Amino acid sequence: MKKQNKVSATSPSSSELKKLIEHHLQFTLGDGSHVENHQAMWKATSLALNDIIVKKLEATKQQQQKDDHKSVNYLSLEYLMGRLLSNNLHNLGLYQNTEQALKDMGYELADLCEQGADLALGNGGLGRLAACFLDSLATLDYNAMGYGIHYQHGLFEQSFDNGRQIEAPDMWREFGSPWEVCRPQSSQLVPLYGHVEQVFQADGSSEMVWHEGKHLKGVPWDVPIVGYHSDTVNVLRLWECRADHALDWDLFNQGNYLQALDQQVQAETVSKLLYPNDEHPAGQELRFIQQYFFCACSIKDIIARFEINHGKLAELDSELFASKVAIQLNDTHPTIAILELMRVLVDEHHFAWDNAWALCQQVFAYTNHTLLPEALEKWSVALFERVLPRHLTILYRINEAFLNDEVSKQWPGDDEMRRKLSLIEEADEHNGYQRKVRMAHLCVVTAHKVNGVAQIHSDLVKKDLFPEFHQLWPTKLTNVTNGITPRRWLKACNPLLADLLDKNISGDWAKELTSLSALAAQADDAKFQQEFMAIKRKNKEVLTAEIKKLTGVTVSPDAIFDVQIKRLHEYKRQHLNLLHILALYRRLLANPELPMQPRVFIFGAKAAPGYKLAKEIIYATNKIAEKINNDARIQDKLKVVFLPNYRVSLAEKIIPAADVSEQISTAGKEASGTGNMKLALNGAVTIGTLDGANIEIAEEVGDDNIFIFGLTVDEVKALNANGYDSHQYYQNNEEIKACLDWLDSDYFTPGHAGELSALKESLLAGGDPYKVLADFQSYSDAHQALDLAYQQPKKWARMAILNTALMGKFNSDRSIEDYVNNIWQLNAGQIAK
Ligand code: 26Q
Repeated sequence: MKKQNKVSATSPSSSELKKLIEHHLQFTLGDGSHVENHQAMWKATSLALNDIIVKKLEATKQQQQKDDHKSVNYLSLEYLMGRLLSNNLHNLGLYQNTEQALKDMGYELADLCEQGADLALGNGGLGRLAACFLDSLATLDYNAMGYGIHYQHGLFEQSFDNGRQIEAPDMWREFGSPWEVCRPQSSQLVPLYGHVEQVFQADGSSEMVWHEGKHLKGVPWDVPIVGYHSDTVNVLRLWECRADHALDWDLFNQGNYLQALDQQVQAETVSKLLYPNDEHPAGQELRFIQQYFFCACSIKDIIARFEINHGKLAELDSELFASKVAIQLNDTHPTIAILELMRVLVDEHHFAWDNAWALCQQVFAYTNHTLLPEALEKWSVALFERVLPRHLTILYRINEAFLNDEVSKQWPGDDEMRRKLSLIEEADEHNGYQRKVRMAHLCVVTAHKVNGVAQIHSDLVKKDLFPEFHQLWPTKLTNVTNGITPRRWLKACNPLLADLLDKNISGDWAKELTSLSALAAQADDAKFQQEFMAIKRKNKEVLTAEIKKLTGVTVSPDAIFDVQIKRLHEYKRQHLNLLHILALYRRLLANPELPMQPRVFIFGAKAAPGYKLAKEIIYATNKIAEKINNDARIQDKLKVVFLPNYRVSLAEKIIPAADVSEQISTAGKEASGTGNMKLALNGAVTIGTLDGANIEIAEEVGDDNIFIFGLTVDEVKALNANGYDSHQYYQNNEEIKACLDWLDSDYFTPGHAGELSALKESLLAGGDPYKVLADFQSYSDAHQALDLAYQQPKKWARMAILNTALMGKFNSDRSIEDYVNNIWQLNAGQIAK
């Protein structure tokens, strides 16, 4: 059954769309000619669409104000939105009409959708999750607002120079950005620096007065978020930092022209760039100010929006406010929002401390995305004191109450427990003799709910990360398994498969993803298998051409496309994949007739610019790829390509063409993963460890349809407890030894022996912290089983189909409903037509 997209009565026809586009070509862009100019046509089409969207946005706003339902405010320092044209068209149900309109003008819509920069205002999983959640919130008609930073430069652009990563600034707005609307009337002023004075009243009471040192101005840019086949258009509000001109005028007038300009430049640095070091926080002052600037603007804006309907926020309105506002903290990056709300309530709205605190506890919830100790944010007390002196006094008071009223009651006389749970880490040799604020502790103490992002991760948050907090508040810690939006990650990026699903599934699978389970009945059907695999083959042909374009390497679509795409991190173990590639290469050199299905290993990953070993892994992969790809002896049985500048729009090309999904993190390290869900949904079979959401994927698809290998979380713990010695694996496994020793030679870097030795070193002298060598054999065995399975086309087709069929659980709509029911307590609105 081919479903008709829901196009409401007011939806424009193709000829109306054509007129709108022509209007923008002529009057906005000043280019009425229909000369071949994809860039102009993309912009005109986007602007035309944006007109429609902004109208719906206004209608949504009015309806939401009328309904006055509770809203959720998603605070995230990162949003990886990718490109918006194709998704907005799909979500509006206007793809076909626009396609027709453009055809009439001599253009292919699919070509235009390739224009325009990605909105890459994030690093990886956490930022993309935020983007998927916004899509689901609008689709499900919830009153939701995303808050973020309008970075001038998003995640850096990556290229390779002789195999080494080169970073260039991302210039996403260089050719204009048709989707955002500036709202200067909603700007906010943000104080910082200065000092705090304790002022005593006649009655002996005292209050803290902050003498603010400096101000920044936050100017919001609104990006509309279009719900899929819903009438809701929500807003992602991104703050840009500018100087406060009201203050600058004084300087101008005093003749300090240069100083005034300098202040402007300084202010603009605050939203200048996205920090690229994900899960490797570095304690720079500018990042701290970014976080605070963002939190202060957002908190003020949330209150301003509340006041539109309810008048000035007063202490009497505490319950009302808490019944209208939920604030979700996407990791600890926006933690200062807690202190800022306390400050605004107590200092500016004159709430009693206890009431303000109770309100904060009702409003905030926190999502944890990592267990890696080095990724847990801590900011030095000295920095806090200098930049946010008033916030620090608030933090101290929260800490005192927490330690005295909660910790000492639960564990009387236990000073060790007070030290362990305190919001302040005392100075010792581990932290460079600095006192530090533990941001995660502040989140857990404040939030009414704290969630992990996959079941095993949430279990580990309870058991290993915050066991004492779990004991204190047994219902606070919970799980919400991540999800992905099937609109972007199937409907828009894989149109051939989407068509096949339309024909075989009743109802709208892009909303009700669990309806795909009906495909399971056809998993062994020869005709359906043939159709499904023909689509995979076509997608592989398209990717083959893209690989040629991006790397110059020729690959065959008959080979297995084996994909590892994610940020580069030791815990994600791209180097385990690489070590296995070396082993395969070596086996092939020893026996060119080795019966194995030809394989193309496809990598996509950016390394944080300061993460040396990650960059060495990229270099090693590129060098090994160069050698293998040009070695005639192995008869094209093995190819390795590292696609440059991995980002959302490249993921959309790779994922539909993947046969194998590499999800090979050390057990216990990957909180969830979401690429694993995207790949499986598009019919790739996972080879993975029992980590993060892989475990739940395995539960859904069944053990026969996934290749699980490696140590479990408990086995990794036992290995650590007994003293892990990677040298043993090196000595006892001839293949491991040979492959690692290979890295010391100049085989892959002629004339430059030792260039790849850092990798070997990290696995031996470096102690192999992520157990690469311990998992190698099991990984290699799993790959052998996978190779055998692929050699049986019917068996493989069945596995691939079942993966697509059984991903229903991982719809981000389900994640959002979990948050709504267990954390936010929202009502869905219906937008008046
Ligand atoms: C913090 C302070 C200073 C600079 C940078 C940072 C920083 C930035 C980004 C710290 C961490 C991140 C990103 C973390 C992240 O992406 N985590 C991933 O979140 C996904 C969504 O829940 C999970 O699926 C992944 O498992 C998890 O790694």
